[in-house]
Amino acid sequence: MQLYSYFRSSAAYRLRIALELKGLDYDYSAVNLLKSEQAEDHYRPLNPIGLVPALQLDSHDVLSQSVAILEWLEEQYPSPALLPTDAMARARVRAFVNVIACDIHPICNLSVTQYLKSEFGADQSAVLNWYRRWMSRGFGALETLATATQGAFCMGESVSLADVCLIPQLYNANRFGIELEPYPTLTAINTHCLTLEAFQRAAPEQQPDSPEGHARVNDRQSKLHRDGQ
Ligand SMILES: N[C@@H](CCC(=O)N[C@@H](CS)C(=O)NCC(=O)O)C(=O)O
Repeated sequence: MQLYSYFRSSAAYRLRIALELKGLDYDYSAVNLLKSEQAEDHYRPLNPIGLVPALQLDSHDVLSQSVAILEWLEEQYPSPALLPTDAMARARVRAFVNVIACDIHPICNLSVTQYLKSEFGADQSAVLNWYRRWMSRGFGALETLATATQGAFCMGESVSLADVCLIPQLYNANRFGIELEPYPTLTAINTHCLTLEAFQRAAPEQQPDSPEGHARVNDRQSKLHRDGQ
């Protein structure tokens, strides 16, 4: 499998976590959003809307839309399960996922905030207010949903797609300096998830296209050079 990703993309980060939790091997193809590579001719056929992620299978079929891909992974690789067996509990996980994937993420996307700047003259501080406005509304709902289950994870004591989507969204919130104190349950779940290896391996700074990843590759190359390999 080939994952088309950008280290900071929270939608791609969801997939990296799920792939790690399920112990699936994949190759990483970096799509640099800051260079608009997602809109280039070589990438568009993989995901016609021009957003990351996309997942190309060994059969060469390509999947797009992170939540659709998460559901596909769950169907193809059911163990460990990231959806509960009970229909009501599954609906709750999906509702949590949709607050993130439908109500928060699309309106805080790079192309949306670039449009706010170019078409409506928003400056960086107005854009930050925009992020704060929509993330706060969403996190308020997520805090209520997660508090109701009172577990180590969003939906009780088992990791689920809710956590897979929450942790990247909290990463975004931290990047934009969103105050997380009003969400103690979400913060505790974040701390807990980040102790798990799958979440650590999927983290932005572990990816080959992150500045830290570049540094690791350069270190390795210098060492090979020094060792005459
Ligand atoms: N609904 C899509 C959203 C994908 C998406 O918004 N990706 C962002 C990165 S997290 C992106 O490619 N942004 C580039 C842009 O807005 O041009 C999914 O879940 O896959």
